Amino acid sequence: MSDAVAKLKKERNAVILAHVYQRPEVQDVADFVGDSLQLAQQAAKTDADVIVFCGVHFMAESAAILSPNKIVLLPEENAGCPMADMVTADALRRRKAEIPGVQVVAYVNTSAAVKAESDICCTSANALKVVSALPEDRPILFVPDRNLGDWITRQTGREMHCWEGYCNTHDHLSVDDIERAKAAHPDAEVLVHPECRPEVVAKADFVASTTGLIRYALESPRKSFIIATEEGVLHPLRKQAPEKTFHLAARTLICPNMKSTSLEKVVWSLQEMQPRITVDPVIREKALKSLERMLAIV
Ligand code: CIZ
Ligand code: SF4
Repeated sequence: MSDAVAKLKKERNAVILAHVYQRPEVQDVADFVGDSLQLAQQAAKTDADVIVFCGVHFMAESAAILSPNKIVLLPEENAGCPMADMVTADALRRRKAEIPGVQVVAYVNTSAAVKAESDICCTSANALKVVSALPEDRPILFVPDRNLGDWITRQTGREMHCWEGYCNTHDHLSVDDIERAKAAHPDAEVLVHPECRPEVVAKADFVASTTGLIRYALESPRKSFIIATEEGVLHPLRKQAPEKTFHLAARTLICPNMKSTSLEKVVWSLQEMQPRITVDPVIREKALKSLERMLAIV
């Protein structure tokens, strides 16, 4: 199957970008594996004709916004993000009207239409930098992840209005899950993603985005880690540090949307050049500004 991918990729002059939450076999055929920030940066600079985005819909949309002249394929068309769906452009417009002078920070886990209604985007890797760079004389509205919003507020000291969205996969993790994992692996360091609830984040030895967690685990002198983010990160961790052990904090830390892309679908998508992700040009232009403001900061 990976031979078929390699052959088609060459024929189509395609680049395969895979999020670190993807299945191991999908990560292994990708030209680049990373978080949404790194993948957006790759999408912006690639000279391939076709971008095959192994991730979820909003990520492929960001690629289409940043590279409007490329064909962007999302092998599994129904791979959405429930958190991104928790804020619509209409609802955001209404909320903005209630907060005079507001500046909106949109987590990249949002639709292009929501990005178009926002002032700047951020990812979990650069959220603290982005929010710290905002002018202090205007209120901030952060959409859509309330847990990430809470963490940013604590870390930066900046007051923010937060949307009430959340990631089902991360928000489901409980303090009990962490306590159970710690009891089973008392020597392990607890690494937590800020999409988890504040009371779970409070139990962490270290809190960061996926890239931050991976870097920390690789550099730490410790040998054992409890990982509180989506299961996909175990693949690069185990590959890059086979001498260390990584334990998922709970078996529920699996995003069904991220896992819905299979190798078969990647092959089919390259054969058929479907499903294509496009963004309305008017929305694209506005959303691009929000993404570019973020990319100028990081
Ligand atoms: O930004 C991303 O790629 C996501 C979804 C998580 C992270 O922390 O990298
Ligand atoms: Fe969305 Fe959470 Fe899945 Fe990421 S892990 S795609 S935030 S539901």
